[in-house]
Amino acid sequence: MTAVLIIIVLLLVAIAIWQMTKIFELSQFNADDSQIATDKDNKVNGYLMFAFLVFIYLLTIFCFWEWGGVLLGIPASEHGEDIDNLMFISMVLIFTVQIITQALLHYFAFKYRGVQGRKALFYADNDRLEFIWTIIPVITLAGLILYGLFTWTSVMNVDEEEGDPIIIELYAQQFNWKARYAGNDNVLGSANVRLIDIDKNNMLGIDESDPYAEDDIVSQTEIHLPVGRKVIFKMRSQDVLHSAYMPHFRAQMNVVPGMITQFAFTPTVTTEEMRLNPDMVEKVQHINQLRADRKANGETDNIDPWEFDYVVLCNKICGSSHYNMQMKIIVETQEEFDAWIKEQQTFKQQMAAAQ
Ligand SMILES: [Cu+2]
Repeated sequence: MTAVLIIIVLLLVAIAIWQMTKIFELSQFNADDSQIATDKDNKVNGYLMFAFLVFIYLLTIFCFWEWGGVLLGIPASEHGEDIDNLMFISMVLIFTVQIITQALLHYFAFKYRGVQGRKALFYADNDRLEFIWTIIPVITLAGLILYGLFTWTSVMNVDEEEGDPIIIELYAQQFNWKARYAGNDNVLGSANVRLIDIDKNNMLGIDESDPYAEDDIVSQTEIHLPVGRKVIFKMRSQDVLHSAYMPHFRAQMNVVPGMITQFAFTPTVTTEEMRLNPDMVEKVQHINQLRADRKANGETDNIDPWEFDYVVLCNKICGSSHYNMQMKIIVETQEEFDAWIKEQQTFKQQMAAAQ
């Protein structure tokens, strides 16, 4: 209601200002009321074009300077390098073309500004020119698209027979993630949303009668991954559309109710190694500084120093707590991973304990 009243008041103020300027204009008897632009008007607008050009260039430089540090840093997966190269080449191309074309656009707007007595040249068409400015974008775009397609096909290698992958189910629900390891047999037992049993803490609806499910291991808080081993994520959603986004691994896949989607990658940098990466050290320091400042300003008193961890985030706006739908990922050595998985309860043990 307040918002509506504010809008009405603003509208009335705008109308009042408009009416007052009209009265002011009418009272100026001797002023030149011609609607035709003079040479001076055109010149001012021509120079304003240059000013705007300088403004957008400076804004671009400022943005890179100010926020360049929030870019992701080195990729932590094997295919991450390919994605970054594709991104880098596309960006270099886009920026080069935009810098040249914007300069030309604004320069010509100034050069051919209105001048009293100057007439525009009538120039119907030029086949050669049109051919050139059509064929160059066609070749460039076709090249980029083909390069992108080849990169995507090589990234989307979810072949279970290749490279001894570890199979993990990623289960999404409003608003958290759960992970299920396929166990010793590396085969996930079947599951169905109708089999969810809150009393037994069977939150993923795993089928108790399926022998493949017996050795499955459910992790509700974090995902552990051994470094250098391919992992295939098989994703299910319990409710709405989610998207598993693992930015440091350059991985993202929609999680769709009623079907299983997949994404595979090989982590190459352990959590410990990433924490020592100079870019990451700087980023962590910066964030902790911001937190300390907030604490000093009395904005909050509950801020612990932040330590870097990989995460899987949700990248589809899936509801009110979407912003906080995340789970920690820990990349570690094979020995550390083996030690962790040994400590976990299998699905069979979990069900026996719930009896
Ligand atoms: Cu979500």
